[in-house]
Amino acid sequence: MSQSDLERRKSALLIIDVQNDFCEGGALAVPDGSAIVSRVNAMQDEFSTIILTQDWHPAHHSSFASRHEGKDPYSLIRMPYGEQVLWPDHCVQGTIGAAFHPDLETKNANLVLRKGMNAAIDSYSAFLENDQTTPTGLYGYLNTLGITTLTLCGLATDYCVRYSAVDAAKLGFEVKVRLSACRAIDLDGSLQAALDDMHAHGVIVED
Ligand code: VGL
Ligand code: ZN
Repeated sequence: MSQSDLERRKSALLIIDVQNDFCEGGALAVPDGSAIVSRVNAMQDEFSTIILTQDWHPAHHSSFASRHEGKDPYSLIRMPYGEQVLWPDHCVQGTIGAAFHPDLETKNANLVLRKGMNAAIDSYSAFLENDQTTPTGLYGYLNTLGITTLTLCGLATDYCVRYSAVDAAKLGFEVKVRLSACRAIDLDGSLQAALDDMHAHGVIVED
């Protein structure tokens, strides 16, 4: 096996939450979200292992502002596991909003990992829920395949991409984030905070 075959075998592309609700017209639209789709599709040629994540909430998820009397979307609340942003209802299981963007290439995906299914705990990261302890199983999957390097792209840079990248780095993966194939929500400086956090954990942020 050549060096480049070996590199390819040890690498995976992790495509975060390229779903209708995070694109223009969706319930939690990320500005310019759909602009990444063609880039994300093109990137897939570089990888032999491709994982898609899908935010997949039950209808009355505790991260929805609608579940909290008098609370507006994008405000903060304290949950038993820490601070949580309250979101508009989004990515409800089985709805069109939760479906992948219609132009996203999905046929090459080895794994579709759903997250945020526990009504009591939000899950930004593809590895651990927001309580920082409940695993999704992705670590075991990647380990079993001998994958050591991850490239991330998708939505949103400052939430699900950020927390997935940082958890991956903490778990010992070599992690890159392809920023040109990501878009951010950018609430109160959350994009800068995300870039700082990723840098601090040794994530390579590339264009
Ligand atoms: C996300 C907020 C709530 C994301 C998911 O995919 O970044 N953000 N749920
Ligand atoms: Zn969500």
